[in-house]
Amino acid sequence: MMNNATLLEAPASPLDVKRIRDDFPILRETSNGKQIVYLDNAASTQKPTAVIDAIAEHYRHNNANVHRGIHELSNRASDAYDGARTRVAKLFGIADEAELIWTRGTTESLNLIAYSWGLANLKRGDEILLSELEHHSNLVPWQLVAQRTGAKLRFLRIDDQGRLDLEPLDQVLTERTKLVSLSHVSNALGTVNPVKEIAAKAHAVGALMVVDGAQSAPHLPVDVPSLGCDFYAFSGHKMCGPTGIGGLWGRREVLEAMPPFHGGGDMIEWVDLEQSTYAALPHRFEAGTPNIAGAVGLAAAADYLAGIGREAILAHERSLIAYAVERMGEIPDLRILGPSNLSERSGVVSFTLADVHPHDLATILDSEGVAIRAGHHCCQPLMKCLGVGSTARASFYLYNTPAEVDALVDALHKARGLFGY
Ligand code: 7TS
Repeated sequence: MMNNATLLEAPASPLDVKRIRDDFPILRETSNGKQIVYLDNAASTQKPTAVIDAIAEHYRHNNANVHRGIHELSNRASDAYDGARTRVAKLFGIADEAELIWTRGTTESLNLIAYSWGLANLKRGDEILLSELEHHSNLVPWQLVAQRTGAKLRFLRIDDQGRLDLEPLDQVLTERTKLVSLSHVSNALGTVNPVKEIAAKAHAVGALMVVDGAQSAPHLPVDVPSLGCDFYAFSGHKMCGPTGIGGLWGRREVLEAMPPFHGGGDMIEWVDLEQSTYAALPHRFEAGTPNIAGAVGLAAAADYLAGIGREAILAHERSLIAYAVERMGEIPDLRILGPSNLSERSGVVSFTLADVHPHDLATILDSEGVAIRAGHHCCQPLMKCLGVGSTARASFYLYNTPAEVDALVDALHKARGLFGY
């Protein structure tokens, strides 16, 4: 259970949330006749006008295919697309933007590593180290690649607060370990993992380190090079950007040694009927017409987040989580899962209420206009470890307010009453 005393020391929010909310038109929508309270940000975030307009402007004024046409519109589209990479790289402190590959999102980024690097480098006897906390997209690709290569999967366990148990790390990491792949922040519990320390240990045994940044890219002021990892995967739609675009950062020497993932247009240097040579980074991993408008929208999101200030966003979320935990602590039979120390968690409060099924809880909350997620959160092995089938999850972002926490708590009290507690 959470310790409220430590959490109450969280700083007040530095954000002008009222002004920020004006940037998000969807927040003016109603849901079931009530003002919408959107607390499902770990699944996907809402989009500011700056992002919506950037996409619309692109299609209105600059739309054409990229890197092909010798015509004005194609040049404009290419400039917008290439410029987007520069802006997103800047947000994450990536100096060499050729190391940033556009993908459809975290899932595709992790599959790219698994199929390209994994199939080329793994063999029977090798080990891949994962953890019980992982999202299915950081488990299933490795299972598939392990089945094909004979490599073995090993797992870091979690403690009773949903933190990685790092005690056995020095024993688990051996010269057989070829790759460690961990989430930076757990989507189900909000646990922030010490990926930098783990990366240093992985490198000490010659293994590569992959960071699933789906939940850290939106919420922490991530500077990718300072994480000390070899790959960092993220999704645009979880950081105010559009769906269908995300990225994979990889260290140049590692990416350059990897075979292509998908073959097709744009990723080649020269093609003959029997064989081809491949384009330089990042294009060798970007086959086919890319998500041009998606990249433009994601760049607008990166600029928007940088303009607000990611340290300020983090401080805002911390104060909101502290308030949510304090208020939710008032509800009898409500159990909050995850680390009790505020500095070890980010934007998510996962909980159960007595023996009410989280889906039923979410349905009642929805009727009050409060949107949360309920289920296994694509973390079935984690749920098994926690001894629950599923949880209810409220997840926050820069536009959420203490008043919305109050609405959540009121709806939870109502649900409790309806279920006869
Ligand atoms: N890794 C983590 C830690 C995630 O939270 C998610 C999505 C993914 C990978 C996959 O990202 P995608 O954009 O490729 O789908 N997590 C969630 C969630 O918590 N609820 O819906 C999606």
